[in-house]
Amino acid sequence: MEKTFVAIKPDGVQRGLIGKIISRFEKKGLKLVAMKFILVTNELAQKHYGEHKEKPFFKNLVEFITSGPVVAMVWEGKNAISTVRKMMGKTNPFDAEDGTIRGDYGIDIGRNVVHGSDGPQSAEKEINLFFESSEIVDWKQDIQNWIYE
Ligand code: DAT
Ligand code: MG
Repeated sequence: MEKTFVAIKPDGVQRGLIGKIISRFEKKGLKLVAMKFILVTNELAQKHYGEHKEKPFFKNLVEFITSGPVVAMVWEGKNAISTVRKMMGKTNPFDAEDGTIRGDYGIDIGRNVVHGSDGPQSAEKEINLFFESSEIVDWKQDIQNWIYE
């Protein structure tokens, strides 16, 4: 099954949205396979957002993601990467549909509450950046037959 990296950003943590966001992924039927509560170092932030290094918002982005604790997670499921992206909504919360995490909880693009990998390559890179392979838990979700046909 596909795995994706998801993070609740410092704004989501500060605003007390950890439980609500995790609950959405749980209710969807995705399976949590790794999770930690951490301060992202500047070095990790630079690597994580490396693709945006040349963008004008890069400095702000790194400052923001290192400004407070984040919840780093790996979720697993059929089409987990695109499912999480759909559940998050568009990058700018103003454009994100109601019912998506960013649509429901965000206003500004620089405070968009969650991160989710945008494809298989970024998922692999981001999972490996944030987690040791020993931290990914291999477990059987007993209700799986009621989620997948
Ligand atoms: P996403 O987080 O939807 O994958 P992205 O990878 O293009 O979006 O950008 C990473 C983050 O950078 C995004 O969550 C918020 C910030 N960002 C993107 N575009 C921005 C812009 N034009 N101005 C300010 N911040 C921006
Ligand atoms: Mg991205």
